[in-house]
Parts: sequence; C-alpha cells; structure tokens
Amino acid sequence: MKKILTLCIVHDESRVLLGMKKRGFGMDKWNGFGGKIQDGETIEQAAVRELQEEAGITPLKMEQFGLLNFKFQDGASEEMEVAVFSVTDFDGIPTESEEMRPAWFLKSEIPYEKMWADDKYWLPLLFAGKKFNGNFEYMDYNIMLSHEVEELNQIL
Ligand code: 8OG
Repeated sequence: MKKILTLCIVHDESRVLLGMKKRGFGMDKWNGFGGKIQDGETIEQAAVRELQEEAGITPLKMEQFGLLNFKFQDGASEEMEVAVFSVTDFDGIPTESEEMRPAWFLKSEIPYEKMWADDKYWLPLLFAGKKFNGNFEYMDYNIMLSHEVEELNQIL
C-alpha cells in the first residue's frame, strides 16, 4: 500500500513559515510541517495534529491544495503520496519542537537550495492560489530524475 503523508504550508501575503528538520527523513532541509497518518485519523486530522506537534500552532484556515506522488527508483522507499495543505490563519506562536525549528521566510527569499528538489515546481503555484497534482521520480532522496506538475481546478 502507498504511504500517505501530510504537509502544511503556513503562509500570509508576504511570508512563509518553514521548519528546519532536525532529525530523521529530510533532516537538514527546510520544509513545511507534516508526517504520517495514524490509525483512525482522517488526512485533515493528521495534518492538524502534525502542525500542532511540530510547530506548536493550530490551523484555523486550512485547505488541501495539492497531491504529490513520489516514486523512488532504487527501492530506497516505497511509493509515497504527500497531501499538501495551504494554511493561511492559525492560533498560537510558532515554537521549536524536537523535530523542527520554525522560521519565517519572505516569499521572495525561499531557500530552495536547502529544500526538497521538487518544492520549487509546486510551491509557487500554492502561493498563487492554484491547486496542483505532481509526479516525481527520485533516484535516492536527493537526486530527482523526473518532475511533472499540472494545475487543477480541484484536487482529485
Ligand atoms: O514523519 P516524517 O517527518 O518522516 O514526514 C516527512 C515529511 O516530509 C512529511 O511532512 C512529508 C514531507 N515530504 C516528503 N517528501 C517531500 C518532498 O519531496 N517535498 C516536501 N516539501 N516535503 C516532503 O516526505
């Protein structure tokens, strides 16, 4: 079965909240906040819980904007699907957790070179209010072999 993960992108007109991943998968990369779905949870519940656990904030306005599919050629990992949520209002103060160190970035100064290689293909669409579907193939976790992103009228 495909592994499904959540990813919350918290942003306002000019800034985005990213977290420096301190351990595990994606360590030393800036990313949104998210993780695996637990038994009995909906995907939205998992997104809310992960944002609370990793950044100490609760989303007030949250909508799914994208669905990303990842294949790994060398069998480094099973196929993965990441549901991307846009969060434009929240409660609380972003706080460092064991997993993530949050920081605000200007949308004009996104550290793409220290993020997952696919992010530059879809994050600008989310900022522009567009929904999307993406398919990416990686060789290991750092080498992207192919990328394909399409804009959608609604998430499939
Ligand atoms: O629970 P864990 O920390 O392992 O979850 C991994 C997080 O990383 C989860 O929020 C999904 C996210 N993630 C991937 N792959 C990619 C990717 O290619 N780009 C971005 N931006 N996030 C990713 O698992």
